[in-house]
Amino acid sequence: MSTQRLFFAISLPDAMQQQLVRWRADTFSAEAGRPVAAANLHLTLAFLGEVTPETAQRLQTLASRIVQPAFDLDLDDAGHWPRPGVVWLGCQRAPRGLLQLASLLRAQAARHGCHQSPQPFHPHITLLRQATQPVALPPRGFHWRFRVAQFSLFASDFAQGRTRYRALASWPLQP
Ligand code: 2AM
Repeated sequence: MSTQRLFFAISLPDAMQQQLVRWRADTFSAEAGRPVAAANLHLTLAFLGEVTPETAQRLQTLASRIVQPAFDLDLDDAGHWPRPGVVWLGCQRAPRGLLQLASLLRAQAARHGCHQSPQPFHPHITLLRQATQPVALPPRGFHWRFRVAQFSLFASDFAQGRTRYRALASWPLQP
């Protein structure tokens, strides 16, 4: 079997996806960028890149052994990175559980040869892509909260001009 483009991430509850998509439509103009499909909204914990089936299997085994409590995630921050052309939603204060989980997964990925960006982890949900022009960001004051009770390994598939993310496996956090 050939390599797959993989990443560990947190997916959003369906209701949250729908709320965010409505808010995004009300908040950003159509010219601001290309909206990410509702089903593709996620928060990446560790990007693995192109991975062989053997490495993927090893990283899945390690992920299955992670014991960490569930945590609440507050989405109350937004920003624009003009260079990658990304408008994102994030948190003003990342919960410790999120940082611990990401740091563990990123360390395991690095030990298995998956290059990790030297830039500090900045948890975010990409809302718009191809946003290379200045974008008017909403004033602070918006706020959603959801409980993160699991994390998943996703494959990124590109077909017929579209990227789709497919959950390959999920692991619970402790209640
Ligand atoms: P992005 O949304 O900020 O582009 C699937 O591509 C996921 O992996 C996306 O969340 C994407 O982040 C992230 N990603 C892609 N390439 C990456 C890289 N080199 N380093 C870190 N994350 C990356």
